[in-house]
Amino acid sequence: MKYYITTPIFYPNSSPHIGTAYTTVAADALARYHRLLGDEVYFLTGTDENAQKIVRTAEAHNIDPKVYVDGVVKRFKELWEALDISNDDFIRTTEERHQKVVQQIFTKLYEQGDIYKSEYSGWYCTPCETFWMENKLLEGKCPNADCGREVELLKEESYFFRLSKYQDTLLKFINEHPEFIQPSSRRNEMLRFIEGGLEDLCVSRTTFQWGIKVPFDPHHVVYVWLDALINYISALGYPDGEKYKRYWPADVHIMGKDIVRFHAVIWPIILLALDIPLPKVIYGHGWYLTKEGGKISKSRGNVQDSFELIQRYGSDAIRYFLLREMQVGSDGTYSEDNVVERLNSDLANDFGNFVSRSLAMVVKYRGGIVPRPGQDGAQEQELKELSHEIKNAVEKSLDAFDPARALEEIWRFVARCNKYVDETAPWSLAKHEEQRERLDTVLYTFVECIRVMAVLTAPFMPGLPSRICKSLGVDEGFIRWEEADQWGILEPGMQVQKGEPLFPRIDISQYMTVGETKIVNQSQNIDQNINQTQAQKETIEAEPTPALEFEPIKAEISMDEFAKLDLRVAKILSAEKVAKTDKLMKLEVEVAGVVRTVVSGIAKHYAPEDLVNQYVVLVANLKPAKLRGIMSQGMILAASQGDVLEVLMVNKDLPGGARVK
Ligand code: ME8
Repeated sequence: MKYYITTPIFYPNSSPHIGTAYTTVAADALARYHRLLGDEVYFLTGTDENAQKIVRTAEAHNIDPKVYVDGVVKRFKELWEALDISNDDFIRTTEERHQKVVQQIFTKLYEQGDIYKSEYSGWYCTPCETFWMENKLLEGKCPNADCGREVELLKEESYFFRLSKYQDTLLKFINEHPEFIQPSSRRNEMLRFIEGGLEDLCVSRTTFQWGIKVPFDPHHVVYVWLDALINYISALGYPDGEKYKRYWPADVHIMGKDIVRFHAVIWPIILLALDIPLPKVIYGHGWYLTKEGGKISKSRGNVQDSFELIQRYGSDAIRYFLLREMQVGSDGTYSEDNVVERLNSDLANDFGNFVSRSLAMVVKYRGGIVPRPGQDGAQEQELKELSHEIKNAVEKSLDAFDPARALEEIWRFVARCNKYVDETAPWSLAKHEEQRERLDTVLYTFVECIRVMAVLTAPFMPGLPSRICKSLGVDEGFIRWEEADQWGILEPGMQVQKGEPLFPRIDISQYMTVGETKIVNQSQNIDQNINQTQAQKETIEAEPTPALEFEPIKAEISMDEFAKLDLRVAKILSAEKVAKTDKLMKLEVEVAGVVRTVVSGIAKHYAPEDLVNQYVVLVANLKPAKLRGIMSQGMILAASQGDVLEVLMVNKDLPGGARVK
């Protein structure tokens, strides 16, 4: 099966942002899913460069428009690469391959009488690149809900496209193909709009020269929307290209709700006039809004640098957040603290923690060798049935262009896997030799669960499978969609490693709140200026720092005395609260190749899952002491002041056992 999927081509009048990224990430997840199904996928994105607003922006920067867009397009390509976007092509409307198709189509429509010359007298909104008749304006401004900006009066000779001629054919098509415009709320909007009557569309401009010239009347440039929509076939080499023959019609054009009207009216009418098939689906998703409720957009100036976000949290986490938060038919809310919350709860706590806990147990109890399982019990049976149910639900959600729902389903499986660890309590099984076979079954099932999770999340977080496969010691060929609900795929005897934590937790206490904006504490060496206004900065500086009472500094010691301390990096393998205390945590740590038990008074400040796989500093030559009946072999270092306590962690790649001096 072939699968042709597109994003809109974005205006390169400024760098891409998180809203633009959403559309592209959603399209990418669908493209990756269809590749996993074995479909022959063609995934197209690109930039829409012949708009009047591009000329205006370039002029404002005093730069030639082409030089300007070349710079911004480079940013788009870099962002897509940083977000692991797997597009097969990137079309720019300033490319010759596109321009010649636009000219060919314009001429054909003119010759067959669908385009005619007249005069346009009306209004134009340059930010929206849209013509408006006087009676549609709202208080003399652009009536677009998202815009409301000044419009300009135009009176110029223009070519017109006979939209009105195709109105009934289009209505009939939409009525006969309920799947054509999705979700259905957008379809209803479009039906009402078309039933209101279509006016012929002005499709050329003469007051500026940036754009594609009308070949038989070069005084005119082609109206940017007619030009832009044609990218979906010019990129395939319309009319004779092999790709055009193979991939057209598109299986889905994905876009934001703001531009569904252009795709559901102008685009199908161009295709009807050319007598070529219409795309199968036009899907209009909602917008990402700020916490305060405004649309994230370049012109509102409320966008955050996407590159910084990716650098801070990683492409997989940003992709997960974007896909997870946008529910079908509604808008999503974006804020950086929501990203951190999702990362900590869904990715670090639920997903990452299951992977690290379960692999750590395979290493601890079976030296990293995946054991041969014994007889399945009811819990294993339930997991298998659940994987089947979830795989079907994910497929159904993705067929309905609903990645948020698909992820929700997958996390149902992740939650079940975590519950399975608690129910089976391998640490107790390990204490009884007669439970050896049961422990083997549980450990084997853990690794199978990790495999199932890696397959199911592969379309959404493409960086994950390779990291998981590395821990499992297999290559990525191992990720096979059809095996997401099959069990017994793993060969017992394979060697696994604990690996690095998949999603290290972000310490949210690093954030201090200023109004609605969270600012990262400077000491964390992360950009302090996220959305931080001058006024907010001043508020922080003006706040008096409360006086603190410090412990007095102790008497001097010599270097020799200090050298008696043997401080080592230690890796926490497992952590559990000591029963009947609220302060003590029992840790198993690995230091210089041996595993030690350490009891530490940090339980009020950390959950066990926050500690597993972290590297801490251990006083390794402290005399062992018994605490609550447990022999503690050393002490881990923590900084504290008042009620705040932070365990010292080592973030660089240093093994357990490295000296601290
Ligand atoms: O409209 N939330 O380009 P454009 C979600 N060139 N999606 C958002 C968003 C937000 N806050 N902001 C932007 C154009 N988008 C034309 C398209 S296609 C033939 C020509 C996404 O740069 C969303 O997909 O203004 C929206 O439709 C698109 O960017 C608009 O991009």
